[in-house]
Formats: sequence, C-alpha cells, structure tokens
Amino acid sequence: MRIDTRTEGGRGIEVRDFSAVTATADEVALLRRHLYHDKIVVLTQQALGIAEFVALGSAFGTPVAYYEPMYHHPDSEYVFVSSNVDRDTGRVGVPKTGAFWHSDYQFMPQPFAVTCFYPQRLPAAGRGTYFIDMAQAYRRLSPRLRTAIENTYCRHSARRYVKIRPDDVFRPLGEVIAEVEHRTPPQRHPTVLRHPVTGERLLYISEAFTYAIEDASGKALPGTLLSDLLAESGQLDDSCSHPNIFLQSYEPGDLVLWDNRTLIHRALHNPGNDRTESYRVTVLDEFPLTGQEAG
Ligand code: 7UC
Ligand code: FE
Repeated sequence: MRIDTRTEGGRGIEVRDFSAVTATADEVALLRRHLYHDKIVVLTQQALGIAEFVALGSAFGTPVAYYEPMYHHPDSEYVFVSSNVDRDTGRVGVPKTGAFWHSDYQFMPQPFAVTCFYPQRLPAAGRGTYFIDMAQAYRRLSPRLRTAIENTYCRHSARRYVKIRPDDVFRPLGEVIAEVEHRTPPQRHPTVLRHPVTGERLLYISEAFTYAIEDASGKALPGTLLSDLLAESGQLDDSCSHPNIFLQSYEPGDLVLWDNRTLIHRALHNPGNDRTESYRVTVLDEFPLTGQEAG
C-alpha cells in the first residue's frame, strides 16, 4: 500500500497498491485515520467483485442495506446501485440518484458514517462528484449565523427525493405520500455536530433533506434562517462555483471512500445521457452520529 498524493483538483488522498484481501490491520487503521482527517480516500486500480466490495466496506464499519430494495444489487442487499443501464434481463438499480446536495441517510435515525463509492461505468465526460466540507462551511459562516444556530436542531426528510417505484403506477399520490411519511418519518438532528473522531464542528444541513430549524424546546425558527445557512454554505448555487464547492473527479478503477458526516455531496449527472453505473456500500462506525461537546 502506498499513500501517494493529494488527488489533482480534489481534496482526497490517493492510495495505490491497496488490496482488501492482503491489507494488514495497521494499514486499515491508517486508512481510517486518513478517511476521517482528510475526508476523502481514493483507492486506485481496484477490480473487486460484489462480495469483495462488501468485504472492503466492512473494514470501515458495519454495512447497512438501503431501506428500499429497488436499489439493491441482485447479488447483495448491501450494494446500492445507481444506473441508467437497461439490460436484457431487466433493469438493476435506479437512474439519476443523488443529483442534489445531501448526506446519505441524513433523513434516518442513524445516518451512515462512511460512504464507499465504486463507479462501474463512467461517462465520457463529467466524471466526478461535487462535495462541500461542512466543517469548513461552519467555520466560514458569518458570526451572526453561527450565533443564531447555537443549541438548535434541524428536521430532515427524504420526501422530496423518494423515487416512485414501478409498482406504484396508478396509486393515488396521497396514499404514496402517506406511505413515505410512515416509512421515513422526519428526523431531528443537532444543527451543529461535533465530529466524534476529529472533534471538528460541522454544519449538518442539506438542501435536499433539511426542511426546518427549531430551538431546543422544539419551537420553530424562521425559514429564512435555514435558507441563509444553505446559501452561505454554497448549496443554493446551481452553477456550483461557490468557493466551498469542489469537484472530486474519478478515473476507471477508482474506489472512493468519504466521511459522510463531514461532507455533503451532489452527483454530477452527465447531460449527454451516456450509460453510467455505480455501486456503493454505506457503513456505520462504532461512534454515535455526534460526539460530546468539549466541557
Ligand atoms: O434515489 C436517490 O437519490 C436516493 C436518495 C433519496 N437517498 C440516498 C441516501 O442514501 O440518502
Ligand atoms: Fe448520496
């Protein structure tokens, strides 16, 4: 294993000659430290089957199967498939996932600690994912906003981005919406997390999933506070040129691990409609979502 360089343009560190099969416990521990402190680790030249990919994810935490089976790879419920590829045998996975600012499972009681992302088929151009480091976004907030969000909580829901399943055709929309609210009821998380490993403070909101902000007693705070936070953190800039936004680009064989507490991401979907497919394994680690505030 060789930890080489910071990837060009992106923020990640690049690792060559990593083999999930022969990796020692020390190597995995070192990679985990880099993952939390550098936030993105790119393992290059990987050629893994489904079971090997799940095993690799397991080195970084406990894999969790996505709650909606429509995304599952036929050989493993732990592999989430994003794909616009139609096969003779029918479709696998879901097209055009995640093309909005979010953190994976932020709308669930236990959001994932780490996302392991493994592109299988890349478009000719526009290979990559946009990221915002929400520790940096927190530090860059105006003092007014930093003060205003002390001791507050946000509410998160997937409702705007839940995909209609093929079997839902002809169902009344009200019934589908009621089912979404029942399966994935809104969750409340602190607006500012303390990262359990790095100790950094993170602004924990996303344009896709966060829909309300409230004080500790549950009293609603103005919606303009939330939209100001989204704007200052860079999430309302549809040109993606806000200084907080960076593009991490991929080469074939790259397997990308990221810290899903600290980073929010937005998929870059190719306008040319090239065939693309990616696999992901998401894991929980041994730490709670948010660490203790230093006393
Ligand atoms: O289809 C999608 O874009 C999936 C999204 C609503 N959730 C991904 C996640 O892990 O939170
Ligand atoms: Fe995602």
